[in-house]
Amino acid sequence: MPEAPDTQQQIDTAVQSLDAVIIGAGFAGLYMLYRLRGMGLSARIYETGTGVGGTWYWNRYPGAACDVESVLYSYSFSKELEQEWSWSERYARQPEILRYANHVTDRFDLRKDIRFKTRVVSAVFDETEARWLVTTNHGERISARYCIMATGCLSAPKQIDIPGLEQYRGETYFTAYWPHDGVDFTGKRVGVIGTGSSGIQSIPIIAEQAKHLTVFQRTPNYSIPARNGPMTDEQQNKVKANYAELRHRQYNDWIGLVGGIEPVPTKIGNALDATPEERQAEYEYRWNLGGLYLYTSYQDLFSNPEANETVAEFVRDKIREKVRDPAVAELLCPKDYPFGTKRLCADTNYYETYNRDSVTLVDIKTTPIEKFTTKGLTVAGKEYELDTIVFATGFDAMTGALFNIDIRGRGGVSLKDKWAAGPYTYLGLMTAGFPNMFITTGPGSPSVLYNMIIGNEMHVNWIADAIDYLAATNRRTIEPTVEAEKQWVDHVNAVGEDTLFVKTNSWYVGANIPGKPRVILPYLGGFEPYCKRCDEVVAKDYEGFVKA
Ligand code: N01
Repeated sequence: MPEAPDTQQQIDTAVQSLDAVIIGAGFAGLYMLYRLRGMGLSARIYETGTGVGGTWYWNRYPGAACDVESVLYSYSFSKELEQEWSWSERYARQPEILRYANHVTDRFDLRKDIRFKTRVVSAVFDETEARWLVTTNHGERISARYCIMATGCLSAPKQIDIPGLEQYRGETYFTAYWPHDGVDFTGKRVGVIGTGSSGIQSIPIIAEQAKHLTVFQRTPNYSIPARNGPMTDEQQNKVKANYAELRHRQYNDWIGLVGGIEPVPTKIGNALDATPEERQAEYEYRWNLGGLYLYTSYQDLFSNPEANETVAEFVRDKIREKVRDPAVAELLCPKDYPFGTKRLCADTNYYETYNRDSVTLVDIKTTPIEKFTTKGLTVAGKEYELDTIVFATGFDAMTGALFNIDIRGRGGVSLKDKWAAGPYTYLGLMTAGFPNMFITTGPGSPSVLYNMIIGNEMHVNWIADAIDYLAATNRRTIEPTVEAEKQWVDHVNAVGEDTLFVKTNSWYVGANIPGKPRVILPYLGGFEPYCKRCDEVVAKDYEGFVKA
């Protein structure tokens, strides 16, 4: 992970006082600043990067695009913004999403309250003053009543766990922090490690440029053609005329994938109640729609292995149709985990890329990469010489970015210690012993299993309302009770255990990071019931929270 660049800005080392510090200028942080400012509070965002956009600022790799339709993956808080902004494609690519983030920042005049090129290194709760002391890598110190961790779920890249990288003399790139000027692979022998969403999006484009591309695959993924394309004026107008209805459907769904331009039904019954012909027709319909809509068809796909196998085999057959070499096709077919229990991917020409003579797939499941050498890397005693290696190796999801900050609550207890056996939150929003510290889309909330922009909006609104409530009731702090937190964590785990997600080694359960406790990180109960629960808590005078 690159360090924050040196800053030329004048640093005030005296303690500054603010109502709120927000960490991170992604979509959560920007909206949080907007809300708090609207409430008349003094708030500032601290951001490591030189610009806004969070994940879309850092992940500039070739092919980076959102796999949720842009008309759904966009702010809903401003009806004017919805009408003013037009997406050029069904699935916006990273540059357009970054332009959108910048547009929002300027339109709502947020930039003046964002401190860029600044990493927050610690946040310590002062029990006497009931305030957070936040310290940056430049020595800035800020005392704030509220500390909002808008640090992102997939923002702390995984450290490389293969030996010898320091020996390698070629170029290395990480999809999670791609150079702003891009990378030219022309004439290069390139290796890509990792076949999750980032690898699957970047591999086809790297293959078009490289002299030779070698993909090192540990676990194949299920991927569906995105079928991206331009948004027509007619589609734009239709969406804009019906935005309120579209948002209504989106909020009232378990996962939020309700169709952007045309409604797409969700949870249409049980796969095992349908005939094989009906299932095939349903899967074909969703395959042809493109994107992630196979997720949302039958309601038993993630609870019943037999039901899941019907869609898993459907996708495998599609892979076999696309890839000419049967041995390569079989290697690309996921077989040892249920469909969708690792994040489903959406691609453009991913499987077709393996039909190129200039692309080689190397299975590193049975024989892992042994080490890097000066010229490349070795697998099963064979050296692969590479001019460039691209790491698409993922993230320390949902807790990594929080643990990169030394966060200490009551009694100096560190968050890392409190969460040593797995994250402990109430509603994924707060954790006991850390008063007035809020987490947006934190572990224990639907977060990564819902639309990140809308999920963040919902959390920001909840946090803003809680802050408002404290002011209105003349209180200084809010934090969960230990009992309420325990009950929520037990509920999150119980719901997770009823699904196939917990059976698969994925970042959803922390299995991608050596030594990370295996705990289901997102809440699998669905967005709509989750929102109802959050509303009930508020209606019952913030049930399960201590207010003081
Ligand atoms: O990361 P990943 P990602 N040796 O963790 C492999 C979101 N996202 O950046 O599966 C060899 O999915 C690892 O192998 P394995 C989305 O939520 C969204 O691609 O652990 N291989 C895996 O293949 C997504 O899920 C979008 O066996 C190693 C890969 O690296 C999340 O971000 C786009 C290895 C990591 O895949 C993360 O996606 C991009 C090792 N030592 C990302 N270590 C869109 O909206 C790791 N791997 C489209």
